[in-house]
Amino acid sequence: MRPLGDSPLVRNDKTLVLAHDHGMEHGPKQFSGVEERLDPNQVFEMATHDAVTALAVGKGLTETYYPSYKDDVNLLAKLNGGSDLWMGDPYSPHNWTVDYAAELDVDAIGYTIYPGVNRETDMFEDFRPVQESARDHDLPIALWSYPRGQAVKEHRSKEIIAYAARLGLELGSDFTKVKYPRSKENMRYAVQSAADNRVLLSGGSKSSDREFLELVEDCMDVGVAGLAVGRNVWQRENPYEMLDMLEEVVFEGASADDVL
Ligand code: FBP
Repeated sequence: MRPLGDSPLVRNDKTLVLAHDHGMEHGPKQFSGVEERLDPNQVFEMATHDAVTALAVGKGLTETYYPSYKDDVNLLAKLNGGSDLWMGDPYSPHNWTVDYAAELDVDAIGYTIYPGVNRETDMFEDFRPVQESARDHDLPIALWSYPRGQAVKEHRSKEIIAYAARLGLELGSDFTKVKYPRSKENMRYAVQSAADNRVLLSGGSKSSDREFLELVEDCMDVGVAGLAVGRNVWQRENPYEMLDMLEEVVFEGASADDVL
């Protein structure tokens, strides 16, 4: 495994990224019922919880809110992203550079690729200078590896998710975030396929406390390095209670039953 030195992203060898790029990726509809969280201060405040090893946000939120939270939040700079309004083949353009993110004093870089789309080669080529520049700045890289496109019939199948995880190792990330491939055994295969790359579970749409915590427990059991979760935390009425429980399951090896 590529050593990360004393990176704040890792605690007891595990990672919990709070993802909050949804205002860009999905739009305000994701905040239905929790409209107060359209104020990013609320989510930066959540990211000060001990369970959160980094907060993933884009350029605008980093520029505007991070300066007030620098001492208490580790920031993962999500460099690319696009809106939900685009109906063509998925593609995610850069909104900022690694150099500018480093100037803003971030702790890590995040980047989405969509393997399988028509512009896959462009996306891989776009990622190349990002990856190399992140290495120059000694910033860990988390890749959101989300297979899409006409050739990907079932984007959560065993082979597709294992391939998504493997691509992180091949393209030179430190963490690769993948969707849950429908079973614990399939996730074990994805972790094995990624070899020394750290696989993170992508949280997904909000589910019940039990359903979500059992999923996290299963993933930790098969060697996942942690999770990058958004809606299952900040869409909850009490996100702090969920973060307390996740802290025990992710970093202390507790079961869902233990914490519920
Ligand atoms: P969630 O835990 O809310 O699923 O967030 C993880 C994430 O990767 C976000 O960073 C991103 O905005 C979103 O999922 C993308 O989800 P989708 O693939 O459903 O558009």
